[in-house]
Amino acid sequence: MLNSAKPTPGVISAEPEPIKLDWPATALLIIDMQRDFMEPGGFGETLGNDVSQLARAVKPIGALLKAARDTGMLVIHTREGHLPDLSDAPPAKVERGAPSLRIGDPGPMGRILIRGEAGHDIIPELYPLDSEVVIDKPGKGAFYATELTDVLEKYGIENLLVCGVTTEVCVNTTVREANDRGYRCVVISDGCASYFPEFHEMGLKMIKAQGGIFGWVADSAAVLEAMKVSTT
Ligand code: C5J
Repeated sequence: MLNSAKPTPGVISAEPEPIKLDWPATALLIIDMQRDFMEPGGFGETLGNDVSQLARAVKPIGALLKAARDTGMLVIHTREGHLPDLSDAPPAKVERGAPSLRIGDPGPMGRILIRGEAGHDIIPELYPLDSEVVIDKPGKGAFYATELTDVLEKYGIENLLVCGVTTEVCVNTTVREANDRGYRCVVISDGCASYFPEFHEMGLKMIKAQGGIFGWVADSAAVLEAMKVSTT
């Protein structure tokens, strides 16, 4: 756990300070745990990244997902990707840099970052149940051009447990969007990962700095501990 003090039952040992959540108003938000980011041959690797850096987040997310399913917490998965005709992919995104394959190009797991292709799907270890919400997003943030706000309002959600990849890109963007919309975000430190370990560290620091300017940060063990007493 991040904090050495003995946890108070039901309170998450988080930074910058402990936080108690109203569990029925809390959802688990899992960002972009897709083959395109996690596996060789996908979007992440075409950008020159070492995808093995992201594997460390899978087990902690799996533990949270199990706990959420066991306790009936709303689970929301997101997937970054684009329509086959690329009409929702801005040229500035498609054309940038010098990747080995661009968004929409055919790759070993189908067309890169295109909805419906194998690479766009969520990794088997964290595969959504039919009853869970899956949000397809064209951008980094999960609120931009999606139905996420409607889903959260429908279920009366005020708090988000946020995990996924990558810490400094889609996780951070989503947390910032959520913060502006009034949601309390607890970001799971070991349930996020980056291709760049230093960006992971700084991405978490940016969230919890200045009294938690964008939210709270806690590890999965601290959240599981708090859920155990609070949701049963
Ligand atoms: C990126 C993401 N890194 N899911 N997307 O392009 O963080």
